[in-house]
Amino acid sequence: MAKPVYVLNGPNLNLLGVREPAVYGRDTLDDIKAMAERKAGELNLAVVFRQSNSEGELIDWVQEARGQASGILINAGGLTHTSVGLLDALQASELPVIEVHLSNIFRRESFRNHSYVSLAATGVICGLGAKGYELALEAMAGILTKRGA
Ligand code: CA2
Repeated sequence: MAKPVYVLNGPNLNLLGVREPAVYGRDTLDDIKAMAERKAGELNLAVVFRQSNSEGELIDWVQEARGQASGILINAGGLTHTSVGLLDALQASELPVIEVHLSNIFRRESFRNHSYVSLAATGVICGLGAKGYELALEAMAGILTKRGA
């Protein structure tokens, strides 16, 4: 059986749909999970979809992915802009990584313009809302097919 793609979500993404719909849209994280699982099914991919508010737990999941996953799709939330630890874990995973953001981080406060995660990412999708997760899965499917994974 092919290994799943880990879809990892960072701090506060559990609040989606409840607050700040103007910035992040009306989809809840459960809606995004359902969309991602549907798209993955179309692409013949399995996904493991998780969210944590804890930096350490996310790093543990990235380390776990090294042996268990075929690739990582990550929206690291605010840790995107702060976490060298998460970057180190992503680089150590040696897996294809796609970074996703619901909002356009380049159109917001300047501290959101820099991403540590991007240094480990094959590609970045931002500003397209929940659709970005589907697009990222399509891109991941292409990368994995090319690699023969
Ligand atoms: O646009 C994205 O997907 C972000 O990763 C979302 C993060 C933010 O810190 C990044 O700069 C960009 C925030 C996660 C969601 O935070 C919420 C806060 C209040 C209400 C709903 C969501």
